[in-house]
Amino acid sequence: MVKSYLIFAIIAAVLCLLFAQSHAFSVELYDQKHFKGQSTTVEVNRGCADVPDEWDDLASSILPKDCIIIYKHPDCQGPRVRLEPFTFGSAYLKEINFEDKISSISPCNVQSTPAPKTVTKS
Ligand SMILES: [Ca+2]
Repeated sequence: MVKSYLIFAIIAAVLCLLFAQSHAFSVELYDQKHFKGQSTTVEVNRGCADVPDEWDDLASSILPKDCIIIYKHPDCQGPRVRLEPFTFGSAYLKEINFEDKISSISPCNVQSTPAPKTVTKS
């Protein structure tokens, strides 16, 4: 009996670790297709993250460790595409019309709404 409790505790601990990891994940960006060339890591566990300035509109492939949404504009604005790990298009963003366009990234559960259009009177 004691042994089965121990095994259960170990399984529970492993599941906790996996769960914690899935909520703190990063995204690898590459300046060439098929995950080649220069790369950088963007942490997206705190919600919307702008890519570094030197990587703005540059990535040609992207390797998310969890479901993410990529955006054409900073602050998670503009046209967006949802990407699961190893989704079609992530190895070559040109195939989903997103090559050299990513400006920000968010996890799938933190999708931001488009900013309301401001009407300026002349
Ligand atoms: Ca952009």
